[in-house]
Amino acid sequence: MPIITGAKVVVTCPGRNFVTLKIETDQGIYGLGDATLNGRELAVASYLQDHVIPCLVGRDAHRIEDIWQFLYRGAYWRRGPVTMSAIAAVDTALWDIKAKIAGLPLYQLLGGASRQGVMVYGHANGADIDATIDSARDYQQQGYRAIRLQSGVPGLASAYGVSKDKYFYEPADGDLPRENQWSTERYLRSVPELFERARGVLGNDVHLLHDAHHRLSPIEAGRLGRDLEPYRPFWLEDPTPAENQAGFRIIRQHTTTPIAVGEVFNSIWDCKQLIEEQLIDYIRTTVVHAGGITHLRRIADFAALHDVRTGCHGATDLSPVCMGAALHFDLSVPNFGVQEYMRHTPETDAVFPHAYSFADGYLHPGEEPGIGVDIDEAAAAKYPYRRAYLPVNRLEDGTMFNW
Ligand code: GCO
Ligand code: MG
Repeated sequence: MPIITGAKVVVTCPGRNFVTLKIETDQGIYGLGDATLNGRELAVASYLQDHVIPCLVGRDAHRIEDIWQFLYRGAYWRRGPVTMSAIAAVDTALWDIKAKIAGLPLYQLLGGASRQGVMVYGHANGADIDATIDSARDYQQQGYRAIRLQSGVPGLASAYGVSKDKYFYEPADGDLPRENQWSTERYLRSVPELFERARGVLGNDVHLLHDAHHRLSPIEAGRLGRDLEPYRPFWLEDPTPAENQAGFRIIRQHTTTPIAVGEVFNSIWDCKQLIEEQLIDYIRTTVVHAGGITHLRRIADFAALHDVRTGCHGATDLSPVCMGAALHFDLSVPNFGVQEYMRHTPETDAVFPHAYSFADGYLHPGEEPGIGVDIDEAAAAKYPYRRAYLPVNRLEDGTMFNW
């Protein structure tokens, strides 16, 4: 059995911060896990370094479930993004080790491929509707079968999801939180127009998605969903903050637009009611923030019982290590829906050489043993940590709002 001899946390900032756990064994084989929590990175790094790694040394790396339960139950303080990202990093690294020892790509250990590739959606965005549609056509020409549309809103100086750079959207852009401005009324007027025009130009053979980023009340979300129905959106994401899961009943009463939720969830308990009552259609939890491969499989199996499919979060603040692991999960899970894919910058790709690749709108995790993602520690060392915050949001009268 492979014994854990040590572990270390690598923090690097090739354009944005990433936290990576590397677990070493006495067999000379190591595993990697992503532990990045955007804007709160060092909290997870410390949780791992100061509290988790001392408990790992000397354990059998093959006992993934037991180590998961040890870290979850053994902390006494259950759940929460910091704890669950740390557990996820350990869990991912252990699956990486197990698959490397087996000499198989991870998806083979998860039951093998259920499909030929993982359909991904790209992020089209622009300052206005014309620019967003141009960007969407660009994605369509690159082969994407699913495209998220986010546009600037007339009258608002900034909008969620609209990047300065053509491909690399990075919201954590201030060494203190930047203030954005929000108006639900302006937003609710502009999104249906965006979708009407986009369907006209892009046709019916492409899936169109949209993220409301937790900014609507349930009844406002019901209205937006209903207004978008003629344009057949693949999903409306995070229409309303999901602390109050029962609030989604109101959305369901008003629209047949499919609903996707869960990128900020950490455990099955955060989405239990949403899934059980079939209040959502896609669950967006992913490897790093929801307790790793082990816990994500538990959520996906529970979701499958209720006709809910997966739609893993895949923004750039999830490192290539998370993306690689997510792709093995996506390829194998029976109730797969779609995978988000925001490309990483060339600097990030150089720090994390990886086997996954894109073709014809699909990603494939590759055939390397393990998760197929490595870390070049010398390259990582060139990019020290830089403090960076996500923005905050205020209404036009100055009231603090959801970002
Ligand atoms: C998405 C997300 C991201 C988040 C980001 C926060 O759907 O991709 O909403 O854009 O805002 O991951 O760190
Ligand atoms: Mg989102």
